[in-house]
Amino acid sequence: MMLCLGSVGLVLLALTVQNGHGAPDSAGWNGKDTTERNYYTRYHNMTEISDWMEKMKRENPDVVSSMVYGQTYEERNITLLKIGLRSTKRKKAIWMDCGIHAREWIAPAFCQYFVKEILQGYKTDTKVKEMMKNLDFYVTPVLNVDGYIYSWLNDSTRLWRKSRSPGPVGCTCYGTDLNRNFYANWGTVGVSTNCCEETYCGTKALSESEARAVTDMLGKMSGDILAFLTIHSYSQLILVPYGHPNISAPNYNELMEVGLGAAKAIKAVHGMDYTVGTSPDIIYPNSGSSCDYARLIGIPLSFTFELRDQGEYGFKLPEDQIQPACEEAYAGVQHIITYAHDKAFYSSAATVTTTLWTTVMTAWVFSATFL
Ligand code: 0X9
Ligand code: ZN
Repeated sequence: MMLCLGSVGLVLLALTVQNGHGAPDSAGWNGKDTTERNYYTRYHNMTEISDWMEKMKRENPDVVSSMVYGQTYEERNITLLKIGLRSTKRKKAIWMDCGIHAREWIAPAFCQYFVKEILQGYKTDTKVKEMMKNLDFYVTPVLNVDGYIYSWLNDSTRLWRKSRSPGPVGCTCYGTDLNRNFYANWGTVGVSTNCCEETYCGTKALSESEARAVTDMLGKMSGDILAFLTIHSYSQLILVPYGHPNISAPNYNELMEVGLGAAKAIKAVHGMDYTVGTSPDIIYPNSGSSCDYARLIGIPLSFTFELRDQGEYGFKLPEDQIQPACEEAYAGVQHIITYAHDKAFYSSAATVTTTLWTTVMTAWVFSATFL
């Protein structure tokens, strides 16, 4: 009996010691193990996210593939995961990018969570499976790779926002705001031309290779993309185009209705309030954003998500909020994706059915009258 208690005590002691700072926890967690149940409740550095992308492909070879679609200023790859079930029919696409702003760490964490959820979901949820048959999801977990790596360097670089390209001749500062660098009313409102500022828009539209990479990719796919979702933090907002106060999207009413539906779905999860609107209406005017560019080239449903919180912790959202923040954002995103999917795959089918039915009825009335 004494010996038995002693063993339990030793085991407990060993677990306590292992839980010390920097050591694996009782489940052997070391921050890198994607099988660990806590993986999606932690922030991950770029090396870990790259390893995780490889693992997603390895574990789901029929559903997940990756594509390098550009290079950063510092010549790193910009990679997306393409997720979908094989189909003989032409598929539509959903675009999601995270981490265009380096310091918004909850965004890459959400992309990882989203991928995990849809990869589990298509096995258990008939709606997710249907969407995985009809749609391919193009998910870029970290768009601003150089900036993200820089934000992980030390405490003084943690709040870096921009790319890492050097400023023009005569300016010693680094970085362009990638969300001011797209060809969408570039340089007109809500930007700075001072390369030391956070909203520096670059020397010209698409001066940044990261913005060019997204533009080229969207150009190749735009006809197939039903929804463009770009994930940021913070403020708890769902922003619809446009950032310029003088122009409005042709389907503004639809965007608002779908956005409000997403905010309602979000609130149902943990009671969090998300505000929906254009950025001039609810935050500030801006130009050159990827979201505006996506809508300008004809992608009908284009949204910017600003995830938790409302300023208490801001960009340094504590890790214990990652899971609830992702759960609620997933509900919002799912609302938009479901709407986009059903509109494309049911209303057109419904139109065909209606047309057929009308033809049949017309023929019947015609024959009843004249024969
Ligand atoms: O200013 C930005 O780039 C975004 N906010 S953040 O705090 N994450 O930097 C908002 C951009 C929204 N713009 C449009 N949707 N047009
Ligand atoms: Zn942002």
